[in-house]
Amino acid sequence: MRTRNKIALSMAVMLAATGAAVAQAWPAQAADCPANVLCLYEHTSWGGNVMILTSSTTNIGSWFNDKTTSFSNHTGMQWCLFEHDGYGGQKLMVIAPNSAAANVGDAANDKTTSATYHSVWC
Ligand SMILES: [Ca+2]
Repeated sequence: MRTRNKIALSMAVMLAATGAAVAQAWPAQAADCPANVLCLYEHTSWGGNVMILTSSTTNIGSWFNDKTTSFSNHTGMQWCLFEHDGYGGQKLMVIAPNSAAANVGDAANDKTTSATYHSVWC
């Protein structure tokens, strides 16, 4: 736990310094996401329904389509969120390994339909 907090904190500091993304040290709600998965949440601050992804997904399904507003990435992998199925449309967001955001921002809000994960930049 202590090590993870340290990693999350340095990640948040690094991202804040570069302005690359919005990330926070693990708040309690974000930490509820199980290990080794990406959790996508329906509402801000990790609220509402949760979609759990363990690998690249060509279509996250109609029940969660265009709903993602916050996320918690408990994997050591980078994820990319896309607007349409089959990784089509806009690349909405690049999610850093072991990061979380309470709000994906207006440009990406309620648009995600597919997601890929990578060991290198996507
Ligand atoms: Ca939403």
